[in-house]
Amino acid sequence: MRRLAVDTLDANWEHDHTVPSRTLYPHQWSWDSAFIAIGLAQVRPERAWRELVSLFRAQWADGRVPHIVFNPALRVGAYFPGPEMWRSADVPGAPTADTSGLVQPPVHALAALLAYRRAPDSTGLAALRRLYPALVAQQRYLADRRDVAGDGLVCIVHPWESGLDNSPAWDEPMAAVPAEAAVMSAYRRHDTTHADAAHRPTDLDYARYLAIVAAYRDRCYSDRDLAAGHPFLVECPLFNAAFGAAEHALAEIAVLVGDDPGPHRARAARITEALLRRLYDPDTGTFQPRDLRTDRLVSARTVLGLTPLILPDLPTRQADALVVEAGSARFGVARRMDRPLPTYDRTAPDFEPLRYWRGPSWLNTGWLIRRGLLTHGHPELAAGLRRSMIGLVAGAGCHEYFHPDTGAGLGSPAFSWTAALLLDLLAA
Ligand code: 9WN
Repeated sequence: MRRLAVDTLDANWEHDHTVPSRTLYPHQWSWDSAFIAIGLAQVRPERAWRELVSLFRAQWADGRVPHIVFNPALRVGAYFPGPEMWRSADVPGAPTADTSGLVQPPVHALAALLAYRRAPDSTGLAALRRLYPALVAQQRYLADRRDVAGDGLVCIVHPWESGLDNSPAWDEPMAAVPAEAAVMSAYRRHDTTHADAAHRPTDLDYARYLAIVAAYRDRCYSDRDLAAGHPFLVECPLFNAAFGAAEHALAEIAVLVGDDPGPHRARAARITEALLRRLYDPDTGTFQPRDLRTDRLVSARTVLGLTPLILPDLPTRQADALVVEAGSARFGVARRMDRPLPTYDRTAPDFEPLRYWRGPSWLNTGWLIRRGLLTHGHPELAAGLRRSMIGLVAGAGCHEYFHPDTGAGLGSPAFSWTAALLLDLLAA
C-alpha cells in the first residue's frame, strides 16, 4: 500500500508541486497541497517543503493564499473555470502566476508543523523560518478581512472555499443565490468529461458557483462591505476549526523559529471561544454553519460539524457531545466500524451515497476527525477510524472518495491527498 501511495504521489508530481489529479484537477490546489505535504514528509521530505513553498509563492499582497494556482503550461480548457474566468492578473496585489481569488481552509500551518516533526533537520527548520511570516500573513488576512460579522470568525464567500463544495450544509444559503442552470449551456464543464455527472455537483450548482465568482471578481476580490450585497456569506465550522488549529500550530512554530508564541495562543483561545458562542448548537450537540445573510444556523448535520474536535482547547462538554454525534447512526464512528465515515448524516432522506460531498467518504475529513479523537482522549475510536480508512484504500486504491456503504472507489482513481494521508495513517 505504501508503494501504491508513493507511486501515486510521484506520478502526480509536477516540477514544484503535486496536482490533486492529472485528469480532474491538473493545477495546484491550496488545501490539497497541505494534506499532500503531510504525506510527502513521510517519504520525500524535501518535496514536502517545495510543495508548501511553491503554494505560498502565489500568496497575494493582502495575505490570501489562492485556492488554485494555475500551471501556465497547460492548454486553455484543462480545467473549468480557468484563468479567463478569474482574471487575477487584473487585480493589484495578485501574484505573477494566474490564480483564483478564493481561499480554502488554512490547514497549512498544521501541515508545516507535522512535516517538521517528521523530519526535524536543518532543511526543515530553514523552511519553517521561510514559511512562518507567510503563514502569519495568511491568518492576518482571514482575521482582518474576512471577519464579516465582527464576531472573531472567518466568513467564506463561496462554497469552494469550504473545500466541501456541494455539501448539504450549503443548500440553504445557495438556494438564495439567483441563477439558472441554463446559463451552463454557454460553458464547457471539464469535470463531467472525466467523472460521472451523476456524482458531481449539478448544473444549477455550477450556475450558482459562477454567479458568486462573478460577483466577487467584479469587486476585484475586495472584502470591503461584503455584508452589503455579496450573495454567499457563511461561517463554516471546518474552516474556523482549521483557522484556530493554525494558531495552535503557529504557537509551536514560533517557539522553533524564535518568535513569541503568546499572541498565537491568545488568538487560538479567542477563536475557540467564538466557535462555541456562534456555531455550537446545544440542541443538536454539534457545530453548524451560520448563514450570515439570515443570521441563522443551517440545519443539515454534516461532517463539517464534527471537525472542531481538532481544537485542543475545545471544552470537555462540547468534545464529549461531538464524540456522541460521531458515534451516532448518522456517522457511525466506532472501535470496529462496519461502514466508512460518511460526509453527511446517513439517516437523512437526501443522503446521496454517490454524489461528491453529499454522502461519500473522503480521507481528509476522516483524517481530521481521527486527529480530533486522539486529541480528546479517544484512542480506540481513533484506531477504529484509522483501520476503516486504511481498509478503503486497501480495497479500492487511492481513489478521490469512496462509496459510504460498499467502499467502492469513486472520482479520480489516483488522487493525491488520499495517497498522502494514507502514508501518514500507515506511519501512525
Ligand atoms: C473546486 C482539488 C479540489 C479540492 C476540493 C474538491 C474539488 C474543485 C472542483 O477538488 O473542488 O475547487 O473542481 O470540484 O471539492 O476540496 O480541493 O482536489
